[in-house]
Amino acid sequence: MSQSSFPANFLFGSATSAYQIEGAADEDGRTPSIWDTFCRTPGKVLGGDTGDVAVDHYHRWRDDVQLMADLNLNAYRFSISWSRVQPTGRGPAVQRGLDFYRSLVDELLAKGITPWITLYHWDLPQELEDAGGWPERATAERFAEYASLVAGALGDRVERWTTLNEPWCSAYLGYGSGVHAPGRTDHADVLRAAHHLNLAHGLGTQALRAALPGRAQIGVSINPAAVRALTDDPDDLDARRRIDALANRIFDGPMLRGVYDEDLIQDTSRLTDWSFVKDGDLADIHQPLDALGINYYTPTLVSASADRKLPRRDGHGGGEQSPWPAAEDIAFHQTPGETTDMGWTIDPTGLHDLLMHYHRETGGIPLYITENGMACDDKPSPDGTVHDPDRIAYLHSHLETVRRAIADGADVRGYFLWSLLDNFEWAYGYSKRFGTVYVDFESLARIPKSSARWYAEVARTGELPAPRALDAVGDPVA
Ligand code: PNW
Repeated sequence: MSQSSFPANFLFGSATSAYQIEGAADEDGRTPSIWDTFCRTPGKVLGGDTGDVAVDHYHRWRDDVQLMADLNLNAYRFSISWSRVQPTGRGPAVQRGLDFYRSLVDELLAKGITPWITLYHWDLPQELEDAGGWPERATAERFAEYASLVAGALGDRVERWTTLNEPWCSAYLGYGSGVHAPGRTDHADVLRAAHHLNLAHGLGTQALRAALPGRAQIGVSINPAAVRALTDDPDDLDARRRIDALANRIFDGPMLRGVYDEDLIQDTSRLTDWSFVKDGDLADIHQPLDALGINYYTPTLVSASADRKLPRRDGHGGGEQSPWPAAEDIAFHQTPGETTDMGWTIDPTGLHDLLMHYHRETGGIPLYITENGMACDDKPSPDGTVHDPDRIAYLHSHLETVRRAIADGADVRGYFLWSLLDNFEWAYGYSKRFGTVYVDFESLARIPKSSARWYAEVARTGELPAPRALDAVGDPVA
């Protein structure tokens, strides 16, 4: 293996999520999720954008799979829309919803692309939110039933399963800062939601194990913070410890070690006594996993200080309530360096830190980067091509970091870039483009950007081209 190669069988994929790409919001029996409702609440999503049409993947899926095949991808991570397959979040399935995913999976398999299913990427059926949402324990129980239902329908052909995508975002942005659906802002609810998301992961994993053949591989995708202290001052180091507890250990503690760390309980004790954690919950959450998915975009820099502004990373603009419970005195800072169109600093060292950390922490569970990528202000040239050299540089530096983590001993088995297609970027609507394939949001035409061609070469060869070759490889082949 040459210095620039990835291991044989390494997965080179792309990722998407249901609400961000499917559209067809009220077709074939689908009912509203919390994101449909949130998008209709004035002022919540930039430009009043919605996922009603999104990039119409629900009708264009066959062409989109052909695109993936043309781009040499050997894996595709997508999510199931809960309210498309089980509209009320309870009871029987809608066959047409399941048929859509079955056709998609069959097409992927026919093209040699491994389907990688995420059961929950933030689009809770509205009826379950009306019954209390993630702060309620029953939501975790409903999730386990939904997991069984999907496993029963697709388990004969799908081996790779992820319970939740980024429970931090669901709990902290959905119930803390309120910048994501359902837009609630109560810091005690954040902690209740986090616990019930953990429980959903644990009960969901058990349901998948029961429903799936032995070859199924089950995991979860977290978005851990690569958190650093601004200085070595003990107060800043303590701020780092607290954010590590709130961002990371609140999820990986129960999932990987079967505990909520004592410092987390103490730090949040003025908000809750954690009595929502029932006997047996930690054992239910602490399930053996076959994969740990890590989503990474940018590091997090903190210090102790009461009088500094709200974080960039938590926020969509700032000025709103902090997502972080019991952390009003902690300041968040912009990490120095170039930023993306999201304002997120480009710094792959955080990814290396996280991969090495979770390699040790999990005792060797295979790791996957289930999201990594960058938003750019992409525009087609007059000749119709789309050049995104900044994205190529971002992907190159992060893939180089992954390769280095593997050389340093981390068992990393795959990489999914975010995202295949430009899509609905949550509170930012269609104003931010993460795709390696450009989408004209009027005509919905797809144009692979130069980064898609570049990544296709990486996927085909399993090698990272030398940086000087970036431009040449990235040139679109007409
Ligand atoms: C992730 N933050 O979202 C999601 O999994 C994707 O659906 C999304 O499109 C992508 O990253 C890009 O944003 C995040 O504020 C949203 O820390 C916000 C944060 C992190 C991840």
